[in-house]
Amino acid sequence: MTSAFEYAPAPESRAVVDIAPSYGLFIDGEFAEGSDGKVFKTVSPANEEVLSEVAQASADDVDRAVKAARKAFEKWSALPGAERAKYLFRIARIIQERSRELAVLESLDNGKPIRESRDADLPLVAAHFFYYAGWADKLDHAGYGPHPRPLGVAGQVIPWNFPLLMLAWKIAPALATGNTVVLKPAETTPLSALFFADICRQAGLPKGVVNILTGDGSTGAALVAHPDINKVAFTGSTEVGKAIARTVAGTDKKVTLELGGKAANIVFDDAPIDQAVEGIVNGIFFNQGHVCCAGSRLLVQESVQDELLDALKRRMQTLRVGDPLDKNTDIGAINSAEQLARITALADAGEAEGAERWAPACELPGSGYWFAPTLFTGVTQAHRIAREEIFGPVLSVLTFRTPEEAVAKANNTPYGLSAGIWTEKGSRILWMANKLRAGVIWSNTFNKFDPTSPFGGYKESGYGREGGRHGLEAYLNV
Ligand code: TAP
Repeated sequence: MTSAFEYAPAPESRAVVDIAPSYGLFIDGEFAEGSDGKVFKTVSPANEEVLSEVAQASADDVDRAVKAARKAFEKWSALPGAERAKYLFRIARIIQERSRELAVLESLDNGKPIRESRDADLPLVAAHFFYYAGWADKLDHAGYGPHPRPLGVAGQVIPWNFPLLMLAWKIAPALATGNTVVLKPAETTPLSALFFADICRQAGLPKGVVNILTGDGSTGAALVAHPDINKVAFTGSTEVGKAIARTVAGTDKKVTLELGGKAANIVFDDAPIDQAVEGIVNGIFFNQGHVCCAGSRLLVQESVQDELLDALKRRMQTLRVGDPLDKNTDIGAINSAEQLARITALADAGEAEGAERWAPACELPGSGYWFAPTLFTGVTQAHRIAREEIFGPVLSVLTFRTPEEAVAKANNTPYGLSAGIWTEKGSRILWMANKLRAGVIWSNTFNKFDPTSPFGGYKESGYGREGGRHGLEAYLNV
């Protein structure tokens, strides 16, 4: 018997997933090579092992995929909603059946801890397909008129932080409302989207309804610019989001943008400290901090600052950084060398600008991309680490005295995606929620997601909502 302090072998092992040495593009229901034969490698960020070689889609491939989606649209959009629902339910069930394999795949390609891909990503992915399957035959009851009409072909571009979950957020509502899609996953995490293509085949989804194009930013740019797509759905950085908005300006393409964030997690002196510490840790270290709504700024009321920071540091000392496939791991690998360089540069800037840096002693693996959970105190609003999205396991601590000051500091950012409030006072939660310019506000919890709830930002965090009934609107002529 193993003691609680020994490593228990992870039940999820590399062996449960069979990764092919190479993958083509998924166009019109078939895997095919890219038109110019270009490929790129996808590696495991935990040890830099090459997992597979994947086709790089060219502008010609984008055109082929859009044509296939256009052709499929005619029949798919004409199907009764109940028929489309059957396919979506089938996909949801296959995801559940294959969830162990998909969770391991996601942890290998992304670097996230298996506990998170198994207990958060995969259940949410399946839940999204179940949820939107339920809407497919009820669109006329959704309040969008007696005959809601789909937009047509959706071009969808997603990031690497929740590869399969972002795919689900995009594809499930699009298909439920009768659209067809061409989706481009991020360059560093193409594999789960390709496995999803296989699931579409397994579910008997008609050819061309879902097309997956792997590639880099140039593939995304070609997709967004293609004249025959009707809808662009993008999740990623604010910088690329702005470029996309410029590309589609003056066209009749409908657009939703889910962009960056710099959320404040606000702790009042009456908050239960232990519970708040768990929320802060979950807020910034979940998924290595690669979360658009990560609570990357802790705003703590001055009178409880010392008590809270002591407890937080003690908790951070217990976090285990390491092998994503070990079920005891709390913090996995940083997704890419490029992202690690970005995090390192911003953390160094924090130090250079005079904030005080602290991290628990922790040994990082020798190969792969790693960053220790890090805390900055003495942070001012002028510091780059308080203003810029770090997208890594780095927390900036600021203080406040009054609720008004907390609101002013929380809102003092170009972003407006999410916020957290920790207090026993219900009236204060409601007052704060009205004042905070954030699309999602959690109280006495953080990073909770549900397919029934709309998600999206204010200001430079983007526009449009995904999830819930509001998520249907993004794919319908209303
Ligand atoms: P981006 O660099 O913006 O990449 C996102 C996706 O866009 C990737 O598939 C990327 O391809 C592609 N892309 C790059 N340049 C493009 C262009 N000119 N035209 C069209 N597509 C292009 O972001 P990232 O580094 O993957 O993700 C981190 C950022 O995403 C963070 O700022 C984070 O806050 C944000 N994010 C926001 C949310 C929500 S819900 N608001 C969720 C997750 C992430 P490549 O992978 O090949 O570069």
